[in-house]
Amino acid sequence: MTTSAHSPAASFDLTGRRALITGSSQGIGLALAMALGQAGAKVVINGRDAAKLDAALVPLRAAGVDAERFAFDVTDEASVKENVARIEAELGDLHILVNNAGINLRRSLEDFSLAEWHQVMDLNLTSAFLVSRAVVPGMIRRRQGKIINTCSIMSEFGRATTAPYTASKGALKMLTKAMCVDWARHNIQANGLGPGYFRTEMTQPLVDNVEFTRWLQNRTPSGRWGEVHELGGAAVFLASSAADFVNGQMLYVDGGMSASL
Ligand code: GCO
Repeated sequence: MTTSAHSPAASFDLTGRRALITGSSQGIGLALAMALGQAGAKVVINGRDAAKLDAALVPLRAAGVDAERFAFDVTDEASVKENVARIEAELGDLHILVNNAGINLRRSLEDFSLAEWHQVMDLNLTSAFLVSRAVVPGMIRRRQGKIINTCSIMSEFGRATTAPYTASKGALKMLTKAMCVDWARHNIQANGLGPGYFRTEMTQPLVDNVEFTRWLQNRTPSGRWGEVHELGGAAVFLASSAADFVNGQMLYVDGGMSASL
């Protein structure tokens, strides 16, 4: 198949680009790292637990992905600055940033402590600000950059017991649009990836709940949980030159959930 510079096939190729994916030692983050790597990107995975990151490197490298790991806390401003500088000094430029780190705590809103509120907001929202602010100067200098924020179906809908998470994901959707407005003039594209319900370590308690899974199957037009590899194509698209004129948008990968009552 011949591919010219603007052919759709060539435009999905990430060869020559390096991607940092935060919160990628497992779950959606690791799946996104695998997808970007298999599309040609060199990937840098991140988390707070070095041992979990070392374990995550095994499947990536077994799949032929050029992968490195940097263990640091994306909610710690000094650590973010230090480690982004180390990555760029030791490995090279960062062309793609996936702000994926996040947690979900579940209980009724009145039962959350202020500390738990801040814990969710710091990891799900503020980390995207801190890491993007550290990475974007290089993108501005090079006049090229891709930022993908892992939002959620909860960027649009609430569900009982998930108020801080829902608020953080709604805010992350709007931060994505704000990034677009501030940085598009530097040829930086910032978009949101909105997973529906996927089988991950974070959702395992829900997967194990027969009643919840029955609700989910009825609520989702596709009638099932998503599998994390099914997010890869959307991430590769948003990270690639195929999406150079896509900016400030949300791409939902949710089996049709956000299209239905
Ligand atoms: C929940 C789930 C959701 C999913 C995901 C959906 O408790 O409802 O954890 O929040 O994690 O965010 O996109």
